[in-house]
Amino acid sequence: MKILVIGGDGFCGWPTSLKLVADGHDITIIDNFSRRALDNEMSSNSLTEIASISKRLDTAKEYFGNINFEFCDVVGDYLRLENIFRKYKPDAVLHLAELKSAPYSMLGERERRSTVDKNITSTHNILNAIVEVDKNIHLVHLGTMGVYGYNKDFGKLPEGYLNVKVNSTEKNIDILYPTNPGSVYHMTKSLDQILFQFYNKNWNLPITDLHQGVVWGVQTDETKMHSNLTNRFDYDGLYGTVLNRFVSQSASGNDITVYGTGGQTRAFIHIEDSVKCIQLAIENRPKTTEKVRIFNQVSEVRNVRELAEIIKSKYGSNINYIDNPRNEASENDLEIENSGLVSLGFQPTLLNDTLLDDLDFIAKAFKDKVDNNNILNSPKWN
Ligand code: USQ
Repeated sequence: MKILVIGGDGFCGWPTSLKLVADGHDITIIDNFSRRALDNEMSSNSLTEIASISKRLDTAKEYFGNINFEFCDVVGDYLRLENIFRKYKPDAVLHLAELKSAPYSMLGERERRSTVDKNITSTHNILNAIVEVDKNIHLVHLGTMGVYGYNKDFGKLPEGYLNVKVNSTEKNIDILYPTNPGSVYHMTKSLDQILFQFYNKNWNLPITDLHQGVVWGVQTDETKMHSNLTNRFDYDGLYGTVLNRFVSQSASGNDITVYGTGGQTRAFIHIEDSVKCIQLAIENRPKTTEKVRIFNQVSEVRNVRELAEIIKSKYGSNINYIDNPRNEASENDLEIENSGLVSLGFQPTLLNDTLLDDLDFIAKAFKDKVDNNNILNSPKWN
């Protein structure tokens, strides 16, 4: 298949591009390196060395095959985006071109506005390029579990749609699950859903929205092959996700930073599983365009305290329970449906010692790059 990976230089996009080209797909990455620029601006460097895009592509070609590259700002240069769609005539477009950090989106007025401006416009521009160039292109978008909120108010979290009985008509209908985002970032992913719903209804676009849990891990089978292919490893309070932070904190001799009681329960997925799920969604187009197809992309549910205890017992590190900078429930229960991707062949990998050892190995190799000032730099939510 011909696939455009928009945001293909990033944490999920790069390993996904490698896996897809390794499996014989025709891949074009579109990126404007905004994440690399933000790293410099926020001094939140990846622990691992990330090779330049030309080194990445040259090495990928040697190991797996050619990946095309197009520099494009999908927010600011719509016409170029449309021309790239015309040039490559993709069967599918993977949309990863959004700011991904909840803490960054809560830093201040500038970051709140920038997260909304960039995330909503990138999604809307991509939808428009599809309408203008070819309405048959399958759009696959990486959303987040955070659109649902993290609770069991409506029972087990379904895949996108809640079946409700309307009191006045006594009829049962499926409605888009009522969103309950916990940050401006999560709010943009909730707004994306409305854009998808309208473009699907009006132009019958085939769209898959993947609501992903918290990703952990760094390397995949493909990124491990050469240092030029290495994936990024964020450990700081803005970009690092919780389990990667706990491992890098332990490896560098720091305390584990549990926010609040650690009773926050979330869905988790290893980066290797994330890549596999995206591939399954792309290779299996929705059978109908009756509505947007929504899958929950998660492997298992854990709470933060439990993860901290696992890391503590493995490495003998200390747990530091600190005031939670976020506005979130201190304890919550969570149950999640993920049968959609499972029915396509997804076999979730649960947190295990081998994967943790892989992460620990890379965290130790780069432990001297940990800047202790970046560990507790998450902003207060309010
Ligand atoms: N947490 C700690 N200590 C830390 C860091 C985080 O206790 O040092 C807690 C947070 O308070 C939160 C939980 O761990 O309750 C998860 O935080 P996180 O930073 O790992 O993840 P989050 O900010 O929710 O966002 C991440 C990704 C985002 C993705 C989302 C999926 O950055 O792109 O959409 O996970 S989900 O959380 O399921 O909505």
